[in-house]
Order: sequence, then structure tokens, then C-alpha cells
Amino acid sequence: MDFFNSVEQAAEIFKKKKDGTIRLISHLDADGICACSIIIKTLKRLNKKYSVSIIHQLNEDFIRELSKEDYDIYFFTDLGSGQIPLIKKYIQRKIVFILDHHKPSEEKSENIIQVNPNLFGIEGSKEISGAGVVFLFCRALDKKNDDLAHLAIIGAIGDVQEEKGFSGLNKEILEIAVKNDKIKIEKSLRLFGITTRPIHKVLEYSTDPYIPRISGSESNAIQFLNNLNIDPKNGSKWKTFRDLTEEEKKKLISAIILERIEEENPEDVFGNLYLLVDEEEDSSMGEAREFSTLLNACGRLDKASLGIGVCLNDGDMKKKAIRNLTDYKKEISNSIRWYEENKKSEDVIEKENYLIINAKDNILGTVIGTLASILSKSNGIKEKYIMSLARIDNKTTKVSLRFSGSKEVNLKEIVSEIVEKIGGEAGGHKNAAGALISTENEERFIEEAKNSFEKL
Ligand SMILES: [Mn+2]
Repeated sequence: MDFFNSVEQAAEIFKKKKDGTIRLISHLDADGICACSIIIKTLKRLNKKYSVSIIHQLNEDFIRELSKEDYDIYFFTDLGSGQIPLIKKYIQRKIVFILDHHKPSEEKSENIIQVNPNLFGIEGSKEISGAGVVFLFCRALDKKNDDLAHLAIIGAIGDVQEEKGFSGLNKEILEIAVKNDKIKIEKSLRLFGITTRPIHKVLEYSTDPYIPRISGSESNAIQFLNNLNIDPKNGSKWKTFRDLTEEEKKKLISAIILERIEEENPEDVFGNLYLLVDEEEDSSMGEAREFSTLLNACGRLDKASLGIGVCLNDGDMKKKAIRNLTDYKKEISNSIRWYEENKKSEDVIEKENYLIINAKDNILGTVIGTLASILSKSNGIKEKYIMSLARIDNKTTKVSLRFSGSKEVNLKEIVSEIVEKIGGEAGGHKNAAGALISTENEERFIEEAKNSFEKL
């Protein structure tokens, strides 16, 4: 049996269940929100009723609560594979579909149908997202769901599966999205915000790829444009990249490559834009990378339902989600300010090869990883492990680990080793890892982390 057979088989089982109440549980990030939106749209088309929860993590308490509810069919999307033993323990005599791309479970149960690409040698961290798995399931139910392929692509981008294009099943799903006129691919400068932000701001905020002397400085970015005879303004309005003439675009691109001449891959500034054909070009939903940021912002500020509304094309929800994005950006700048103001306090420990920030209640647990990512790309912090902690609620602390520098690291392994000693749950991958730990273990976790970093 191959992966497609297993998708077909799961779809057949669902088709046979004509009636029955449906419960959806999905993950809180952009991928999980896309996954959930795809299945919701599909169920709506089938005139089926459902009830939804979007959660940060699937733990025993939550599964126990689920078992008390009275639904006939459960869908776990973009999560669940790791918790099959628990699901098996609590949810019996109901049909459970797990559509996930995380590490699969060997554990089996008659009522649990696990659809997971990793079981068939497909790399779930690279070749397909949770939304992608759900998309394949829904298209197996009905080909007309092909028009949801773009959501699977946004999910994959949210899970950082796009790297100079897509591979594997993601590539096939992208082709479906293009064929259905949902996505248009455009070669462009690979800089975040290129379709929505003024060009000088895009240059200023460009950390990956990094532009020496320009990244991080608004005035240098404006000066850079002036030197190229590119007027950054159109009357009183700042120009975006798309407002530039073709000649100006070419001039700008070659100038950026020249600025980067001492970097490892100076020409590494090109990439694909995945334009959402049905959305307004310069909106936050106009390009897949920004769209996924918008969804992440919804999830992180605990408004996942807004994100689902955006995916389902609800105009009112879209407006609210954009306002939420502004709030999210404020949370991020607040977190940076808190760090700057508390650098010298006992909550921040900086040593030769590591930086540990314990923000406690001062930064949202859902934003703390973003702070670590931003710091890992900033100029002041080089060749250091950056570990940040903040509390999600009064008993759970979120830990994030990043590395600033070009050395090969395996952050997931480092976090997993500490978790093994202190307790908690590790997640993530080589270049961005994290954990959820019990708040009372914060101090012990930090001590153990210091030991680990000092040995590295
Ligand atoms: Mn995912």
C-alpha cells in the first residue's frame, strides 16, 4: 500500500459513515488553521454539521475531556499522531481520523485511522504539511475540493516547507493550485513584505537575506534608493516594489547583489512569490507568506477562529484579522522593548556562547519564540544559543531555542536532552526547537540548559 491508497481508504471509510456528529480538533499555527479550514469547507459542501477546537497542544487532560463529549466522528488535523496511545485509551467506540504529518505512532486501534505520510517514507517535515494531508483526504472525497489547494500551500509555508520552491507532494499540490487558478507564481526579490510594505521598509527589515549596512537602518535604506535614482515616494505615498518600473526593479536587484558581494551567496535574493489570485494584490492575504503570517498572528493572540474565517473568505473576519495583525506586531515590539530594558536584570543571562531570557509573565508565551528568532538574526548577538522562556498560563512555560550564526546545530536534540532530565515535552526541528515545561521547573530547566551550553 502506498500513501495515496491510505488516503483513499480513509476517505472511503468516511464516505460510508453517512450520518453522525463530527468533532474537529486542529493545531493553533498557520498550518493547523489551514488544515481545519479545508476540512470545514469540505464538510459544509457535504451539508454536515461539526464543532471545532483549535489548540496549542494535545495533552491527556484535553483528550479526557473530549471522551466525555458525545460525537460519533473525530478528526485530529495537524496533530494527533504523537498521542495515539492516549486517544486509544480514552476515545473508544467512535471513529477517529488522524490526518497528520508529524512523527507517526506505531500503535494501532481498530477505530483509529491514521493518515500520515511518514509511514510511507515521505518526509513529513519537508514534503507535505498537515494542511496538505487534509487536502489530499478532502480531494479523495470529492475532486471539486481541488479549489482548496492554495490553503495547503499556505499551511506548508507556515511550517517552513518552502525553500527555493517546493518538493515532493507539496510540489504536486502547488501544481493543482496553479491549475485551478488559485495561485500565481512570480519570481521576485525574496524579501518579506514585498507586496505590501514600502520598499525602503522592506529593505530595512530584511534579515534573511541580509543586506549589509542596509538591514536594520531606515535612513540607509532610503539613501540606498536615492543613490540608485529611485524615488522612494510617489507624491506623498511611499512606493512598494511593484510600483517601480521594470528598469528600476532590475537596477535595485543588481545593487542589492553588489551590496551582498562579500556574503556567502550574494545572488541569493531571488525567490518565488505565491500570489493568491482571488485576493487583493496589496493586502495581507495577497501573498502566501504574508497570509501565513496573518494566520499565525491569529493563532498566537488566541483568535484562531478569525484565521479560519479568513481562509473561508469571510470579509468581516478578514478586516478583524488585519487589525489583529497590528496588535500582534505591537506584542512583538513590546517583547523586544522588554528585552532591551531588562538586559541587565537577573532575568537575562548572557555568556560567551549563550543567552537565556526568562520573561515569565512579561511576554506572551505564544510570542516568545518570535523574540528568540528576531534576536538570532540581529547584529549584536553572534554565535550564541538563544533560549527564551515565557509562561502560557499559570502552570505551563513555553521554551524556545534558536541559534545565531552559521554553525551546524541540532537544537531539537539539545532541548530533548534537557527535557529528558527535567520533564516536559520537546518539539521542533534542528534550527528552531522548543518545549513546554511545568512552570515550577523553570529554574531547574535553566540550570540544566546552562550546563548543556557550556559543554557545547
Ligand atoms: Mn504542521
